[in-house]
Amino acid sequence: MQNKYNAHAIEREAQQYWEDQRSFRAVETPGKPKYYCLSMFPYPSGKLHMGHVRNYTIGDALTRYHRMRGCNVLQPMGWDAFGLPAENAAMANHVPPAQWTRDNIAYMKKQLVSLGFAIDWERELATCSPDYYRWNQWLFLRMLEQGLVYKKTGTVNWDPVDQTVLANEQVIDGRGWRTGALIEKREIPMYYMAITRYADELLAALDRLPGWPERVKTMQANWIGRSYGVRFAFPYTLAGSDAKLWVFTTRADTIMGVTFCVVAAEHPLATHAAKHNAGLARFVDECKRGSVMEADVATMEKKGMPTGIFVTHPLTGEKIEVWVGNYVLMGYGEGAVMGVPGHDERDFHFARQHGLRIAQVIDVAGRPFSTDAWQEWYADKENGRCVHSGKYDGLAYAQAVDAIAADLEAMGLGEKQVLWRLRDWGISRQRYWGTPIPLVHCGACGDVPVPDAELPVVLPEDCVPDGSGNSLNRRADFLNCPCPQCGKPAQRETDTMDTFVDSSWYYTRFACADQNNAMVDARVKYWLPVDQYIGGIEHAILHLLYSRFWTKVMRDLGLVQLDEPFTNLLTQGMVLNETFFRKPDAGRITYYNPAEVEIEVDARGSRTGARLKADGLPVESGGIGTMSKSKNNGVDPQSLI
Ligand code: ANZ
Ligand code: ZN
Repeated sequence: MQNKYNAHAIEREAQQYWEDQRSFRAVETPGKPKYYCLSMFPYPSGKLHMGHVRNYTIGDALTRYHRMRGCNVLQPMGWDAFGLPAENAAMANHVPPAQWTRDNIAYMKKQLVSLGFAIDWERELATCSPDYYRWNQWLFLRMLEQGLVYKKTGTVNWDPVDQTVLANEQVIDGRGWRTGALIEKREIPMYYMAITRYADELLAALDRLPGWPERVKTMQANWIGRSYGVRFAFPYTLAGSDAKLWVFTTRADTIMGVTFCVVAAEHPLATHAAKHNAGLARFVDECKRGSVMEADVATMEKKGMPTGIFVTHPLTGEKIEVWVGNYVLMGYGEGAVMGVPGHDERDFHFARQHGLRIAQVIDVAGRPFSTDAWQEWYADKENGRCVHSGKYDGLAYAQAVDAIAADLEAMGLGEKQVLWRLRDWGISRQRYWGTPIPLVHCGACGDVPVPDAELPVVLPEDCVPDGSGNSLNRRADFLNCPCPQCGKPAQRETDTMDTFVDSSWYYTRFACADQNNAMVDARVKYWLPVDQYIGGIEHAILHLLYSRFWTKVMRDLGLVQLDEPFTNLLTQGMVLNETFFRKPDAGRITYYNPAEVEIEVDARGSRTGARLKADGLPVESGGIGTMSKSKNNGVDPQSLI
C-alpha cells in the first residue's frame, strides 16, 4: 500500500473505472428497494462555487450510503439552463445565450466529474434542449384545455428608453438598471397558471410532509396565506349617488376603533379624488411607481394623503375620512382597509405620522395603553377583550367577530370571508431565452394552440439579445407561420415561459430522460417520489410550491400517481469564510480575499492581527460571513480539485 494518498493518480484511476463499469447507472429492478437522491440542479453560471460543492457532497454521501445498503440508487444531474443571466452575458460579450450556456455546462460538468460524484450521467438533461422543453409546451397545452392556463392582463415594468419589459430585479429605485429611465407600469396580456385552484390542497398537504423542515412548511403556509376575516362596507354618498367602500379585515373585533380608512393608489376612490386635486394626483402617481413587494411594504415609510371624501361607519354612523396610503395593496382583499391605529401596527404609525386619532378598543388585563409608542400587546388576539365598544364590550376575539359579522350581515353590509394570499402564477416573460409558449395568433381564429404533432416549437439558438426587447419579435422566420386552424398567415406568440416552469418537473423527467414519445413513462412510478431532496433555503417558497403544484396537475391529468414530489427535504446551510477589509476615512470599503491575507499569531497561537501579503500593511477582520462575491471571500473549488 502507498503511504501517501496520491489524489491525482488514485482519483483518475477510480473515476476511469467507474466510467468504464458504468458504476452509477441507475436501473429499475422490480421488487428491489429504490432510493432517489436529488440535489437541486444548478444554473450553469460559469463555474461551480462552494455552495454547489457542499450541496452535491451531501447528496453524494447519502447516495453511496444507500447503495451500500443494497438499494437501487438514482442520483441524476442536469442544468437549469434558461434565464436572464445568459441574456446579460450575451449583451456584454456578444455571444448567443445558447452558446454561452452550453460552454458553461461543458466546463461545470467537467468540474463535477472530477469531484468524483456518483452521478448517473446517462440521464443528464438541460432545460434549454428542445427534447426537454417540448414537454413544458405539451403540458401547457393540456392545462390550457383544462382551463388551468388562461390569459388576462397583468402589470409589467416598462423601460421607455430600451422599449422593453424588465424583471423586478432589473428595476432599481424605480429606474431601469441599464438606462436609468423612470420605469412605467404597463398592462399587457399574459398567461397564468391557476395555482390558486390548488391552494386548499397545497396548504392541507403540508401536514402530511413529516420529512420537511418546519421552517419551510411555515414559509409555504404563509405564502399561501389563508386568512379568515370579514368583508364589509362603509356606505357613502358621492355626487348625489350612494356607494359603498368595501374593506377586508381579520380583526372585525376592533371595528369600534376605526378612526380613518385607507385605500390603495389604484383604488377607484383614489382615482376619483385625484381628478380634482393636483397634489393628490402627484402622490397617487408616486405610489403607483413605488414597490409593491410585500416585504418592502412592511418596513417602508407609511406615506399618505387625505382624499376629502368621507364614508359612514356602518355600526356607529360616525363620519370617517378616506386616505390614500402607500401601504395598502390593490391586489389584496378589497384594496382598502379600515384604519384601526390602536391595534394595527401599520395603522398606528400612519396615524402618528399624520396626526390622526388613536383609540383603544381592546384591553389585555388592564395594561396601560399609550398612544406614544406601539406595544406588541395592542395586537394580541388571544388575550384581548373588547372595550369602548358599546354592546360588544367584554367579548373575546372569536365572539366579537361572530357578533359583529352577524350585525353587519343583517344590515346587508358584510359577511365572513376566507381570503387567500396566493395568486395565480403569471408565467409569461417578454424575453428570448426561455421555452416558447406554443400558441399562434391568427387574425381570423384568435389564439390557436400549436398541434401536438408540431411540438416542440423550437427556439432559434443564434439570437444575440441587445437589451432592446425580445429578440424573437425581430425574427421573421420564427414569428411568421400559417395558422394551424385556417392556414392563413399568422404569427407565433413570442413570450417565453418563466424558468420556474422548467424546474417544476425536472425531477420527474430524470426517471425517463431518454423517453422521446411521452413526457413520462412507467419508470416514473418506480423512482418517484424523490426520497431525499437537497438544496438551498432560497427555494423554500416558489420552486417547491410550483413543483408541488405541477405534481398535482400531472396527477390529475393521469400522468403520475403521486400527491407530493419530495418525501424528505434538506435545506443545506450557507458556506462561510472569514472576511477581511480596509475602510479608508473617505472612500469605499475594500474586501480582501482570505488567501491574500497573512494571519499573525503570538507565541501561544492566538491571533494578534492580519496583514495583506501584497503590501504588508494591516487589514481589519470582519469575522465570519457567508461566502460571497460581494465580500470577496470565495474559495474557488477548482483550486481544491
Ligand atoms: C383592521 C385591523 C386591525 C387589521 C387590527 C389588522 C389588525 P392578512 O392577515 O394578511 O390577511 N389589509 C386588508 N387588506 C389590505 C390591503 N389590500 N393592503 C394592505 N393591508 C390590508 O391581513 C389582513 C389585514 O391586513 C386586515 O385586517 C387589514 O388590516 C389589512 F388590529 O383590518 B386589518
Ligand atoms: Zn386562423
